[in-house]
Amino acid sequence: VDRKDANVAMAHIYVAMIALLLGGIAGLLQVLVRSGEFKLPWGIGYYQVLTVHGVLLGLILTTFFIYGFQIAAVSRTSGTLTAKQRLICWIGFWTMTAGTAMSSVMVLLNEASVLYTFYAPLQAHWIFYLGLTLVVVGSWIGALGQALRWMQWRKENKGQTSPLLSFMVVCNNLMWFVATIGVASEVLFQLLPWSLGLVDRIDILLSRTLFWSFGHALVYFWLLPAYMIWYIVIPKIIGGKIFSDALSRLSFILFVIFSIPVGLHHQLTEPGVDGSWKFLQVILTMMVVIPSLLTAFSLFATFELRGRALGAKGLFGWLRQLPWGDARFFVPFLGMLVFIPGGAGGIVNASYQMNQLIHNTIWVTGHFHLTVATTVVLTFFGAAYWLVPHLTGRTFTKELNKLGIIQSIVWVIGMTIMSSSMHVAGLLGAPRRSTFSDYGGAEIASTWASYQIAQAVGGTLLFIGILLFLYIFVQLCWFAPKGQEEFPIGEVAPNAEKTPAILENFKLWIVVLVALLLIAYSYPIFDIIQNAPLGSKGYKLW
Ligand code: HAS
Repeated sequence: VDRKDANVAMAHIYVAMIALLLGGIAGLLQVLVRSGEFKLPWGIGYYQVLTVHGVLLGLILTTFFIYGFQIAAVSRTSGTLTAKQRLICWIGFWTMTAGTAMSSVMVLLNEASVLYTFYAPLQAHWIFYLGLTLVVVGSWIGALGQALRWMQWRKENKGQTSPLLSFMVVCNNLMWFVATIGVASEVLFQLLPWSLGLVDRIDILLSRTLFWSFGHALVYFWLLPAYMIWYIVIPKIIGGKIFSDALSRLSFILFVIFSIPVGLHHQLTEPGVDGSWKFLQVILTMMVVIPSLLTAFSLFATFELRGRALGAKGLFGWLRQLPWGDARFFVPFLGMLVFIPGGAGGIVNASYQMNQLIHNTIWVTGHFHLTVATTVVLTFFGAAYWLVPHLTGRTFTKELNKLGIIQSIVWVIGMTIMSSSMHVAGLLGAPRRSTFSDYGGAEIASTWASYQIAQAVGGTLLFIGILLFLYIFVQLCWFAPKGQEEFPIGEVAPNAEKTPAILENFKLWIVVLVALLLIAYSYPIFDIIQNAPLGSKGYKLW
């Protein structure tokens, strides 16, 4: 990757790392408070800390790391950015950073303790909403810079299939752009005017529905860069080949069309939405599971083919041939492994009836600590071990490699303790997003106490994991020996079938996406607006 492109990518990654440190501290405070053994000092509020944790890790760490990675990925596979494209990426970066600073200051001042979902009727200072708007607008600008480079490649190489990694980046950005329209409308037309005092009331149900039309796609915006690494980088690291270019593209296109019209599965207990629409979106949710199953199949195939090429025998003999001592493989592999129970939990959540049991319990927190905080985060950590030295001109030494492996084991042990106890306590009815309480001596609350202590133990290990990772990161930026580290890009297996041109026909996929969105959302939103008892408190549109 060209030095100037590397600078833009690294600027994003630095912000992500600051978010990781501050968000991690907030996470530690979180589990300690919930254990009932610790009180927050200096009048700091529980929801203030929870908002810092969710916003910095869920929104800022992820978005900034993803953009750092994606800019480097486009530059590596489509070619160095032009000065104009790079400038667009810088403008996107500074817009997002200014927005992050505005929102963070408001949260720290306790003027925006509204959690990362910023649900009304919780209200934040208008500067918080404006800051988040800038983060979204900045991300659109950055996405444009990346997409322009891919478009230029297509123009210069007419009739050829575009580089797989750049294609995946464009899919992720397209999905992100369409998804953010919902949340941008919520903030611009509802939350901002309301927090500025221009309107007295807003329609809560509408705001939540707009939020979730974005919120579930958000989780795939986190996941897809991890899939890019699994599909393209991991085969190269293990010395194998990408199983199929066509299958990889197909799974990304399926994410583009099915990630957004599924938000109602977060609102299955919402009384104001008709059951038939929830049912439709549950079916669409099951459709979005399919590309993950394709991914699992493809990865198993890549691993097995490589193992057999090295002479492995028996049903699972190929497993032994994988490079277990290489952190660039081992750390993301742990992420894949954790995604098996994480994804299964997601299917439980999406199953209409079972959702009644787990909704708003700490089970859900357990689910997303497996998916985003382990599968995605460990893949990003594993990627940082080659990406950061590649961008800073240093090397990932044997000692750092060993530390990377230890770090990931600490992470998985901590997360196993924390997340399993969250899942079990959730099944016992423990609510999410609540500080320690014995609920007036209620008998059931006493059954949660030991799980909360276990969460504090697991959470403490995770915090140690963050410090270890940041130590490696600092080494890779400034202290590791100078040298060249590879940005690994796998080749497609020679006997894979040809990629059909239809997979690159974005016009077609956008039409399908818009049609699905209209089917899944137009009537429910019309119904919400139509049936809002205008005048009754909290349900008036404006
Ligand atoms: Fe989820 C709630 C349903 C995936 C994140 N989810 C959340 C929230 C977050 C989140 C943050 O339907 C909380 C939001 C909030 O604050 O309220 N989720 C799903 C479903 C999937 C799913 C169906 N979620 C994710 C991913 C996330 C994420 C990915 C982040 C990155 N989720 C829900 C639902 C709720 C929800 C409901 C709302 C609950 C409620 O009531 O509030 C699916 O996409 C999962 C499909 C995945 C699989 C796994 C495939 C496995 C693979 C690994 C292969 C391994 C290999 C290695 C090859 C089917 C690809 C193995 C090698 C060996 C040798 C063994």
